[in-house]
Amino acid sequence: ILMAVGSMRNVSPDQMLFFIITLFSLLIPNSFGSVTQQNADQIYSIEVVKEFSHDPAAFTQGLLYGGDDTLFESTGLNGHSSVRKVNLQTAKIEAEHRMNATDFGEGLTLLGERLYQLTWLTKTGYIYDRHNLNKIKTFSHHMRDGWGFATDGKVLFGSDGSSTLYKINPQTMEVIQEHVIKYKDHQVYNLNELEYINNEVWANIWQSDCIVRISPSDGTVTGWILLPELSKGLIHHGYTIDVLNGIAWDADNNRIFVTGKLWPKLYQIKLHPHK
Ligand code: DDQ
Ligand code: CA
Repeated sequence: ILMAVGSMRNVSPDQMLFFIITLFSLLIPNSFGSVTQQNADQIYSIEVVKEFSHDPAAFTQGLLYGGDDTLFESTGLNGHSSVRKVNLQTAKIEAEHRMNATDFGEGLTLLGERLYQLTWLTKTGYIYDRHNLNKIKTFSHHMRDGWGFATDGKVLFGSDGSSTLYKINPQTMEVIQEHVIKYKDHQVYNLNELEYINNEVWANIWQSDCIVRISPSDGTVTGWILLPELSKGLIHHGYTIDVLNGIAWDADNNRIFVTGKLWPKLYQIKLHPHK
């Protein structure tokens, strides 16, 4: 070290500072390591805790847990779009609102007693009474398209297939805040179905077997969840399926559920650090 310092006659103050900081971070790894550790994004694999049935005709575009072992689901495709209340244990549809053939159902979220649903390309969405799925009103929004929807109980979070995560006022549908989601300087495009889980927003990445975890306060990526085994397993068993899509969270029992478009199964999963 002394030899190194001795040979540093022509270094600038910045270089010297860099040298000293690097030296200290090597000598006292925890003093600097802990800072990067906290900010480090994590990669997770999953374990399937339990497997449930799922309507293989449901082109899942929105999914959420409504308490008492029920799920609310929004399905897409023109002529097949719906909002439905589904029994988690049996996959039985307990109530259903079938949409017009001109509608393509997308993201769905529950705020208070009301379900908020996006449609794909029309910049409109619908509000329903959660108890009978009656349509209460139609709203318009300011995102490019309607893809994913979620809520923290106060504001709505929306995605439109770009890399932008929107924070939306549920009363006016005005955009309160936007974050362009980036990972290591690359924009994360195709943000799709959303779920608000433990102060984070989780987003399916369309056409991938990945879920990205986002801090909604500043838009930073806090982690990635890799789930390639789910779609691979279904394809291996001969099912014709579309992409992974749909995350639901039972906050009271901390159960996380995922499924996909036209998937015959829905999975309760647990995360493990990826090895
Ligand atoms: N989105 O969920 C990614 C927002 C839309 C997916 C739509 C894929 C289905 C295409 C079928 C189009 C038939 C009009
Ligand atoms: Ca969801």
